[in-house]
Amino acid sequence: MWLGVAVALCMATGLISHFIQHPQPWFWWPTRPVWLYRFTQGLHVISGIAAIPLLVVKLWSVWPKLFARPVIGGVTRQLERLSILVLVGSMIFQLSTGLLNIAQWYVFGFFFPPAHYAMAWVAVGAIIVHVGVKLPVIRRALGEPVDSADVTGGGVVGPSRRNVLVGAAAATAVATIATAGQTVPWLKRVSVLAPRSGDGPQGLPVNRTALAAGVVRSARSPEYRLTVVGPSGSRSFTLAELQAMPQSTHELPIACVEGWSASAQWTGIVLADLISAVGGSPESDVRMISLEPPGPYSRTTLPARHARDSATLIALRLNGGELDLDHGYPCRLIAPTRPGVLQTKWLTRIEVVGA
Ligand code: HEM
Ligand SMILES: Nc1nc2c(c(=O)[nH]1)N[C@H]1C(S)=C(S)[C@@H](COP(=O)(O)O)O[C@H]1N2
Ligand SMILES: [Mo]
Repeated sequence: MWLGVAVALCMATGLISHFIQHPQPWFWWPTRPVWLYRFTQGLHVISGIAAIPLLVVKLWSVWPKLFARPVIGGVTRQLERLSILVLVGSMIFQLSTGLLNIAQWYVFGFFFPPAHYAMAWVAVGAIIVHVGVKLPVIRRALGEPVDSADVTGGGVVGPSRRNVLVGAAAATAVATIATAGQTVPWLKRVSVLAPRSGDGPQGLPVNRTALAAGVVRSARSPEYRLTVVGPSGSRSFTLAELQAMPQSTHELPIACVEGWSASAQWTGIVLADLISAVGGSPESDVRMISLEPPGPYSRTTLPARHARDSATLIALRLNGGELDLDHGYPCRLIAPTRPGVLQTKWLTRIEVVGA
């Protein structure tokens, strides 16, 4: 049951993350509370990690049945065994690729998000079929007291049901607490297995450094300009000109798709002010383009609802100091409730879409 709850949380939060990154006309994602994506994606990775010991215990508890004879049998039996194969295979795939991804150990040779997304539907479909087929067994088992020795009526072998449940709960708690600190600040000190400690310049982790992105020279160049393009034309700003504009400060989290997150104080120009300076309307989407050479992270389109929000900044400062080169100097996007991967660093061009 708890494995089912964990997978349901994974699917719901995973779909949210998917549709923020692949917007559909019917999908609505708010700008408040500012920590909403931090919460949903943190929950994704936390419930995903909790699912790992739960799946191990589940597999252990049915292990002999997976190899029961006859291996082939009639058509019904073949179908049932095939569905179990799909179920177990897709679950192991989801949990292992997810874990490897947050550990940034890209041993698999495919691009993670589309594979993990497709297999999510397979896994969830297989679970629904499986629960449907097993409903009578599930009902019966849930109706029994925990201490009843054996559901199938055979002899008692191995640990008691209660001990298995307590052991599973303890393993799940340890796995969760050991990793959740990358999302939950007060768990940071006990989260010994969290892939992200939170270390980095200005107290924030860095996914890709300026060196790795190939922007060290262009970001520091005296020729640097931020170009803003809208219906009434285009304007280019030097860093000094940007610094001379009215500034706002907001406390906003960076919430990476990989689950880690950290809150910080960002200071910069309200994006909506820049957009209105080039004649853009609050109904327009806005494209952000990085100095980084074209690639999956070098540009993003901000939906109008986020582009016009007063907390959406072109940040020049972080936690009271000038933005570190690795955090996006000279300037970067920071918007509420957006996945970290869409908070583009080292901006060079901002375009009102359709202008
Ligand atoms: C049965 C369990 C799981 C299901 C059903 C599931 C489902 C999903 C879905 C639907 C997405 C959205 C993919 C997209 O943006 O197209 C996603 C993203 C993600 N999942 Fe899972 N997931 C599961 C387990 C896990 C686990 C165990 C982890 C890590 C410990 C994990 C880590 C991630 C990460 C890092 C992303 C973000 C990918 C990106 O946007 O780059 N998932 N998941
Ligand atoms: N141009 C560019 N912007 C980027 C990235 C990148 O690789 N290139 N990485 C993104 C990701 S995945 C995250 S989580 C955040 C991290 O921001 P930080 O390095 O300031 O913590 O930046 C985002 N902005
Ligand atoms: Mo990220």
